[in-house]
Amino acid sequence: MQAKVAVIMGSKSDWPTMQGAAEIMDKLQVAYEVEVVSAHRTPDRLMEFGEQAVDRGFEVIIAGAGGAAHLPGMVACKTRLPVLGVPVQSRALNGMDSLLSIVQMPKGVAVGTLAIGEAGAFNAGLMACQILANNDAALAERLEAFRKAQTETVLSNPDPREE
Ligand code: RP5
Repeated sequence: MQAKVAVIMGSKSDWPTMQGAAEIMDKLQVAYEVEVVSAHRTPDRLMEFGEQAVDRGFEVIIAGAGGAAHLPGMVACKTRLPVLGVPVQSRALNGMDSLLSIVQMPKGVAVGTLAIGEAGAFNAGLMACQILANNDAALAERLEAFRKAQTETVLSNPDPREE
């Protein structure tokens, strides 16, 4: 199946966080590719990735990075595809550095910024599915079912003292 989502990250050390995006896309049966593309350590590869992303058939890019997290913004400079940025929780500043690096884009180049850490990665995967579902009725149905099950899980056991 043609992968419509690219999940890129600045380092292999980001994968424990970024696998949350993969988890929800696996659940919703959306094909994706995963690659390390570092804005600082492999800048030429980053430029090439951004330039080729449309031709490779991707429709959404999820980009996770930590610290001086330039990856989402720089890849957004090189492609018209929507970029969802995930601030990875850094050790030194708990991800606040990552968040501010990703969210403060200059007017005219857009990055959709998610929450710091695992919730952000999962939600980036979820949002990629929601974008693709606009043109995929079967995926839209799977998304509706996911949301319904999530709601039912809460409603069926609302007592916080119970597991
Ligand atoms: C960033 O630096 C990566 O996205 C990662 O979050 C952080 C640390 O990378 P490593 O030193 O663990 O490879 O570029």
